[in-house]
Amino acid sequence: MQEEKVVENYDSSTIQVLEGLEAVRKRPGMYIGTTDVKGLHHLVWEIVDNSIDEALAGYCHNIEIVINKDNSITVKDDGRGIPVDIHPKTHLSTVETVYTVLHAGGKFGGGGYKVSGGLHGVGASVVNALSKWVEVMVYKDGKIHKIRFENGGKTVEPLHVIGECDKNRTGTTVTFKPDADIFDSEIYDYETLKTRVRELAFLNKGLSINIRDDRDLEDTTGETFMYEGGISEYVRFINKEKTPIHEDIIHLTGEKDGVIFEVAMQYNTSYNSNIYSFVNNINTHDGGTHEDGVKRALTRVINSYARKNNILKEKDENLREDDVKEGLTMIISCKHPNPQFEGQTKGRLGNSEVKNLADNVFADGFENFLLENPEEARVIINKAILARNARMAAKKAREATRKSDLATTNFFGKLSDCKSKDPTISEIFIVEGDSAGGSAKKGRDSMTQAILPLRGKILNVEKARLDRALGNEEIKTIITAFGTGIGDYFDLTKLRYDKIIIMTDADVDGSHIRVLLLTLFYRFFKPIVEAGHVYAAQPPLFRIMHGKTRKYVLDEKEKEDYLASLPENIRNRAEIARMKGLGEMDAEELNETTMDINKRILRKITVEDCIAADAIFEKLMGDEVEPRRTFIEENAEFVKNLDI
Ligand code: 1YM
Repeated sequence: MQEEKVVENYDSSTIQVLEGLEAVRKRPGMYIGTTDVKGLHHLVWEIVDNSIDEALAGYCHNIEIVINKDNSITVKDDGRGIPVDIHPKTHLSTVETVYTVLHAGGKFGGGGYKVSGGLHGVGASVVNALSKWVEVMVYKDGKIHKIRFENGGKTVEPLHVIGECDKNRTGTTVTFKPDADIFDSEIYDYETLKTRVRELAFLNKGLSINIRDDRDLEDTTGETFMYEGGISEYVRFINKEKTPIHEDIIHLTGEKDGVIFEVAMQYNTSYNSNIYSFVNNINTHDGGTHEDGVKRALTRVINSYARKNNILKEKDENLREDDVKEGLTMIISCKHPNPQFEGQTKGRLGNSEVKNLADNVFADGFENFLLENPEEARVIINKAILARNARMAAKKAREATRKSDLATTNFFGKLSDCKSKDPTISEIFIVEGDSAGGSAKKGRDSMTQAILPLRGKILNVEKARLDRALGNEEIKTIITAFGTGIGDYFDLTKLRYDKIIIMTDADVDGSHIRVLLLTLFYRFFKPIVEAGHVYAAQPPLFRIMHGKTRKYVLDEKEKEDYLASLPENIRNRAEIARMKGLGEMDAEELNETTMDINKRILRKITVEDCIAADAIFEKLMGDEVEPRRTFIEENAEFVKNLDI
């Protein structure tokens, strides 16, 4: 990635020599990352960021975003309005300067500091460079000012007054139409914009953001997001489907040398943590000093409180970060005038001074919370202790699993391994039930294909910690078969198979098992999924026979398509059979339809599939049986396609 120019250092002479907008059009990727749909949406945030900065400066309270019929975007705010006076250095109006001089958006107007900013933080001129046309209206001093640019930022209507407005009305309205020559797609996605708008509203408390899709005639009001509680409400939103273990959301804030630090948290009964951190409204997905400071303080304060109150005894080991994070939902938000983003994807905050600020603010506030709420303190600490116990039990179980190897007779009874010991050509089919396992075993290529029949449904790991998971026979078998170990001992290079193929029926039960296996892999064997080793087999639903031809098709649609492709006389004589479950197929059929490398259809499972599925896991795997059953019944098709 190209070094960003240091905004503070430019002066009148450098402004003029800064690259023109033409440079942006030549290499758009350098300025907005990509020119796919992501880049297209990025333009919106560049404009919205200016409104958010105005909100952070205390002057803007309402933002409106509209997707217009022609897929142009309008962003409107009620801030002071971009200055319309002549800029002393460029001799253009300030608004024209902001829209035509690269990097001019920064600290231009002086006073106050800019804290928001997209991934690349390049501003309005880049949007102008990459647009077919842009119109800016400024409401200020009782007048409506307008300027228009076309074809990559050329001024076609210089700033002029087009009318009067109430003298108390101020604000900026910008409409732009992305240039179709630059972007792969011109179509905006409402849900994508809405999700980020909601996040921005959570991160900037009290700010109201309305979003509306005018491509849809029915919709005239759109949706408004405004959260007086800010990130506290974000935590409540995330915990909505979960069960909190204490009522109040803990919300702490602090400031030092212009750096604002804020954290909100609440524990729930789950075993996972959801910790999201932001700097200047940007998600720091790789954490950084703000996150490190909080985690350090969280672990320290819990241990010290637990010891002082004799919940942890002298002989007990300290609780670790992993223990105190269990079931934690937390949002960390830092506003920094000069953030240093680090790492490959710039997703990590590097500013070292933030660590102590975060630590201090969190430690003081959280300690007070524990002191003032002894009941909550006990519940939180007990959960961490249970997590620690589970961690230690899991360690023992893992060591035991590590010792037990393929020589275990019990294990050999289950796995029909392949003859080859070469992991690059070996595959393992995880099959539902003994009978399917039987035909699979007969129908396989025993040189390279191993069969592992699962007897019952495997344990739902969404609802179990590692220690219980490791006590489950089916899971133990899977771990041993894979050869990789688990947890601290996981080693991807020891994986004994190139492909792990989940082979289940195309019915609700089969779907359920597949979802359970996906949960297991996602939670405990993520690197295997990441490395692309996990697949789902696709058993066919119909067999179509005509003459000597036997054709298997996956679903109703494929069946219709195939029949339509046949000459009428053949079509009329074709025999169509609905396929039985895997367990009822004979070995030959199973081989031909689902296992033969040259004929079968596999779908690769990706981590993105798993992440998307994760939300569904929660619904599917929740504590209550009834909603779960209804969900599976109502979404059989969807659940079936979970492995997308
Ligand atoms: C829909 C987009 O751009 N709003 C906006 C931008 C600015 C101001 C107010 C503003 C900033 C300042 C002073 C300041 C900008 N001004 C500049 C610059 N909405 C949108 N609202 N007065 C007004 O920062 O001091 C850049 S953006 F540089 F001209 F000051």
